[in-house]
Amino acid sequence: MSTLISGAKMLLECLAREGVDCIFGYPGGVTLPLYDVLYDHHIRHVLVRHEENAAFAAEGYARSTGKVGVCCATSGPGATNLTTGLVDALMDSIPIVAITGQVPTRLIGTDAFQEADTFGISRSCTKHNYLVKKLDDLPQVIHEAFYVAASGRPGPVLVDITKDVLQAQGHYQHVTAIHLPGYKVFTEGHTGQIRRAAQLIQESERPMVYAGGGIVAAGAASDLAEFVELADAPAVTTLMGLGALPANHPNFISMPGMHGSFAANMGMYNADLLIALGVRFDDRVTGRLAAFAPHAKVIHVDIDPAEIGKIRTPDVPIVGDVKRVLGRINKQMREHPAPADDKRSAARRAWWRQVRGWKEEHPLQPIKSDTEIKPQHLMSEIDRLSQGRAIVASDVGQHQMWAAQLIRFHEPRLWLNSGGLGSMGFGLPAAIGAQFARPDKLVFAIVGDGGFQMSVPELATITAYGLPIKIVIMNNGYLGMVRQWQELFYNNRLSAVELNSFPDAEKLAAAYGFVGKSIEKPWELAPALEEAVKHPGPYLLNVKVTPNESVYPMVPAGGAINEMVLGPPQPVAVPTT
Ligand SMILES: Cc1ncc(C[n+]2csc(CCOP(=O)(O)OP(=O)(O)O)c2C)c(N)n1
Repeated sequence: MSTLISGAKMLLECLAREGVDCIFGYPGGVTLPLYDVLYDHHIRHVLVRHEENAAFAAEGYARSTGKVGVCCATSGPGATNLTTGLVDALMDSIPIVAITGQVPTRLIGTDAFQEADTFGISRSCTKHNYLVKKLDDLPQVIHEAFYVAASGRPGPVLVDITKDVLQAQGHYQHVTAIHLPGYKVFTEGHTGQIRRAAQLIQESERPMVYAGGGIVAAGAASDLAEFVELADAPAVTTLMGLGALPANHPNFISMPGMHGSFAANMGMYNADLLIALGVRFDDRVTGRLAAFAPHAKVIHVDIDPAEIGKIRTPDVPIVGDVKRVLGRINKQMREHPAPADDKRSAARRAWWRQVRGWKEEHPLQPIKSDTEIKPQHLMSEIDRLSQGRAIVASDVGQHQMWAAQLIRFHEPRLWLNSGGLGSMGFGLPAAIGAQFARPDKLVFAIVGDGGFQMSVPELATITAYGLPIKIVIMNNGYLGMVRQWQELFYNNRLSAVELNSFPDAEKLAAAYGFVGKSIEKPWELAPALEEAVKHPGPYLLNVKVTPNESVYPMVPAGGAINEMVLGPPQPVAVPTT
């Protein structure tokens, strides 16, 4: 017979068996029993400075490794503070398990101190959620939570545990099997559809691969590389899929969508076959749906049946794990190569010429100036230092788009950003989670001066744990992305977007016990970034960039993807009379 242990200890036993080595959290009244056990437990608890950042850090851990990230908060305000991170993880299909404390079972429903209906609140923020009111249920629930978070389409799972369960004594019963009758994961894909897909790909004259975060989630990067080579097709990867195909792969075009490249969008628009792999036809990619890839047949592979046909009805729907399905399509194409067809081969060559031509015509430009630091210059310098291998956690705004355009990633799980929710305040805590998960890696947190100010308290976490994160603030003095929209679509009536009174970065960093520096001249940029990277500890680099720069190309909201605005409006020449 196993020894009697508390619910709190049992919880940690379950987490340890799930391979958890690190929990990002913040304590409180009802989680005291858990924190008492954590006091001398081998699982590391990382004390963040706000629960929202516990969820973002757990995401950073999960996004950079593929393992389930874990965060923890107390009842009431602790739990409600987690919600943005939960929705963020849900939108981007990131596996995290959130543990929250709940008031004692006998007090539920009495408006007890720090009582909130965490189960109800988190229902729409999670892939699945639980309220545990009996100790006997705890091991089963925790192991299920990890299974649900990581399997199929990954996502956040919340487990709310009452204080009496954490305090109760019981025996750990090993969970040997997970039975979830209503939860089915289809992995293999339909054999007939896979054959049809391979055939369509071989017959296509203008194929375009549209690959997304699903490739990263499935660990299918090498299968994707093999696929694009066998299919001889150009490929775009979405904001969530950057790194799924190495940026230096000859078939890689770039990112499509609202701030995607000319070649990526023109390629999508003109394709006769779109091979959509682990993507969800996000509106930021498709633009005006009626004009999205109007000439293309569509093959759509996704593990989540709800995604198939949600936005665009595919000609070949395949529900399955994109790694397994690509493996099978690749096998099919290897074993049954396309019969020689001169007309099709000539059309393919012409298509490649066209796509490469678009790329050369309108490349994504690392624009530079002699007098100011251009945001694009900043990103190209980070790209130079990263060599496609550093982890880059980005916040949300213009800097995120320039980073996505200009920093190249040669592997998946290096580019961490809040894609679906677009949540400011994500970048710095995500970098913290990633640095814990991958201590060997160079980690940049690229943030705007707006989003940075949402995360300042986490500088204390960075100091406390000596994390050598390189925080790069792209400081344009504005909520830049909102300013851009006001400039372009609201007659330049700049309303509530100016960020004056930014703190002295050097003093701010010093106040938290590390090195900081501000720069504003283009010739200071490369040496300052090099110094930051060489420095063994954390570094805060405040880079003052051109204030009024806008991100291009841009597909205006509601526009078709082939109707990109490629640059700032040119001044109209006034005719002389
Ligand atoms: C939590 C949250 N609030 C508001 C927004 C809306 N929003 C999107 S981008 C942006 C501006 C971001 O400014 P900054 O962090 O300075 O970055 P920049 O755009 O200048 O690079 C805002 C306010 C958001 N995405 N998230």
